[in-house]
Amino acid sequence: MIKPEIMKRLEVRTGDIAQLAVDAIVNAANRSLLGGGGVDGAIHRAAGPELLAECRTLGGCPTGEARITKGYRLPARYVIHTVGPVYKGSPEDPLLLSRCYENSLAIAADRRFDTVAFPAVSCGVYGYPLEAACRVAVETVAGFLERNAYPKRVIFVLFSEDVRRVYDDFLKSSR
Ligand code: AR6
Repeated sequence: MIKPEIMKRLEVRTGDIAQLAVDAIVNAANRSLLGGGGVDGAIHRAAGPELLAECRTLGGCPTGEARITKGYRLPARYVIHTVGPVYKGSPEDPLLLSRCYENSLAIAADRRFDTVAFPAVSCGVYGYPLEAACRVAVETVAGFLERNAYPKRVIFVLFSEDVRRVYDDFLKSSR
């Protein structure tokens, strides 16, 4: 169950996360942090080559951790890059996925960001089953928001109505 005051700080939307004007959008990156397909490709395309140049200075990122860069040509001020697990069906998967959300939110809290947007990390190329990933995402974010005043709001930005419905249904069942 998620408390009503925490629910108020959560939002679900459909769309392209690269077009969102918020303090930070989260990127579902890979360990190189040097770009790729999916949401990573969309963010790099919209941000311009300066984003890749800054990413090159970071020296990669282990699975479950997160790194921050500027947003460059994006409407978002910052990008928090996190590396989700490649789904294997092992007990480690939810722990690593939860750490992605937790570590991304810790950066946002540290910087007193008001609004952070997440895509469905690991749910594309990395093959994480959507319902299971949604549960980890929502429960981890809700737990973090209970313990922290920042970020004030978290937006889950889903690429299709089908995926959005999974989030909407899970949130409804958590009331
Ligand atoms: N806005 C919001 N969501 C999106 C967008 C977008 N513009 N584009 C795709 N999605 P994926 P992963 C959704 O594959 O599974 C990359 O090559 C997509 O429909 O982007 O964590 C990286 O470099 C799916 O629901 O990320 C890594 O190598 C979700 O975002 C690898 O893919 C995540 O799909 C990471 O794989």
